[in-house]
Amino acid sequence: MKNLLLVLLLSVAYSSAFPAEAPEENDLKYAEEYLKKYYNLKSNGIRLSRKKGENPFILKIKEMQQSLGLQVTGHLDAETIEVMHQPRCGFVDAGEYSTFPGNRGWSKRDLTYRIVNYTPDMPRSEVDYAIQRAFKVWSDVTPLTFTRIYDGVSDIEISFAAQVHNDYYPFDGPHGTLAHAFAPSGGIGGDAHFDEDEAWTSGSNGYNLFLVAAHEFGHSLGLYHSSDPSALMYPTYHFVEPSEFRLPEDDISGIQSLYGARTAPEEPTVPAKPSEPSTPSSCLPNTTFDAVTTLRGEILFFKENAFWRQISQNSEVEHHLIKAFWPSLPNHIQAAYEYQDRDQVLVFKGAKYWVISGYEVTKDSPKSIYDLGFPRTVRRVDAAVYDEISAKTYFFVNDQYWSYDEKKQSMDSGFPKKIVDNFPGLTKIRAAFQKNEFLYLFDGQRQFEFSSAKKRVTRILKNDSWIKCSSSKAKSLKKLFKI
Ligand code: TQI
Ligand code: CA
Ligand code: ZN
Ligand code: ZN
Repeated sequence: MKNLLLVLLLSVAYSSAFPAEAPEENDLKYAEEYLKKYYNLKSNGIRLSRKKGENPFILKIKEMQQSLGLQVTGHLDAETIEVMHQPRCGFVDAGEYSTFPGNRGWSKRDLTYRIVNYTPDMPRSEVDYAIQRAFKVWSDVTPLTFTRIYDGVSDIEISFAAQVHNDYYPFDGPHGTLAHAFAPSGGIGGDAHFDEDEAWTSGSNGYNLFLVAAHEFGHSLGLYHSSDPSALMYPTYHFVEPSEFRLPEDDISGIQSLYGARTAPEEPTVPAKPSEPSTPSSCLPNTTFDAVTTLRGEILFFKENAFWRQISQNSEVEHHLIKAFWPSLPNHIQAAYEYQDRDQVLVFKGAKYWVISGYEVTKDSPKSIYDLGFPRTVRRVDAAVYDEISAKTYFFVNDQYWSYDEKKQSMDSGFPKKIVDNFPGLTKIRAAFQKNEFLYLFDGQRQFEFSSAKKRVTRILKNDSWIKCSSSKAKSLKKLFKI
């Protein structure tokens, strides 16, 4: 076996465009031990890739070079040998899990993914679902979020391809290598490729896409293989019923060593130290709003007994008590939307709504939401927005939404529908407004720019992205809201 390795290695070294000196026998032995220890090289060669041209030793060298940011040559050049002799301080071996050496994971918490193409082996909806669930495995136990995008380039690009496909790791036909993923970084970093020559499935005949994707996304997030045989990141495939899958402890420890545990959604963050100048554009980082609406070109952000009024993009935000503007409106409102054709803003709390015409509350307010056509089972509205593109008003209630026809003044039939069915990636919406042909939807943590025309989330923004204020104003607002 050792001789075979030596021969293969030498042939690669000599056929390279930049011939390297043949490595010493000592270096070979050292490299073999190193790759076994840190890159899971099997002494009997890798059972997963036995095809010719896919020598496991060379593959492991390439893998090590890729993950350490070295030039990927596939042979034991001087630089590679040198790095192998360096102490592996970045390599966390605390549990059975391990992380990529020198890679501390993503520096941001909100990541995007895109499904670049599909396998013909499964219905598209099943591929979507398998991928979504595979991400959920990791977002359930960390502060990470994964939002699907359909245009542009995402952090984690997901594709199916066979054989040679634009990286150093051609696939190998049926079986052997099933998929691979790149450690966190820009460009190809994070991307996951699935071998199209495998039979992908949502069941147990062939390779279960959810299980393999969950494993690959572990790599995309910075986990390397685990030596704990029960771990998801242990390098052997075995089928478990996806509905019964629970992320093993070892993988939880591993991923939390990189990103920490999930925190309660609306937990306030630690305020910035007083000496630190706050960025002028971020007045209210992480604050949530009860409701947001436009009003004659302004944007109003309601929270508790007050609201912020952003009159234009360049003006400093104003802050007012609700009662100071509209004495008959309640505090803690829950939803609001503007319908420009009637020059009205409707404000919701519980089963009642108030109509603001211009800056006056109309005499017949409050009215009952059941007059709009809601069934009695609905007790409150989480968010509301009029969408110019579809010319409908959307009311969001828990994980469902209703469509209201302003012209006919009646609820559209066929509703409620699941929010996620028409707003992919979103399940609950707490506040919403429309501007420049986009809907801006707040889920409590972040703001999503949604294109109604494309039916896609186009950007993820911070909650306070529209609010402009000086740093002194930001400080006083932070004090006021204890954030
Ligand atoms: N693909 C390997 C894997 O993802 C590719 C690989 C080897 C790799 N070493 C890596 C990728 C280090 C990133 C970092 O593990 S595979 C399994 C399992 C494979 C194997 O095709 O061998 C799964 C893909 F765990 F079952 F063996 C998915 Cl689930
Ligand atoms: Ca394969
Ligand atoms: Zn690839
Ligand atoms: Zn793996």
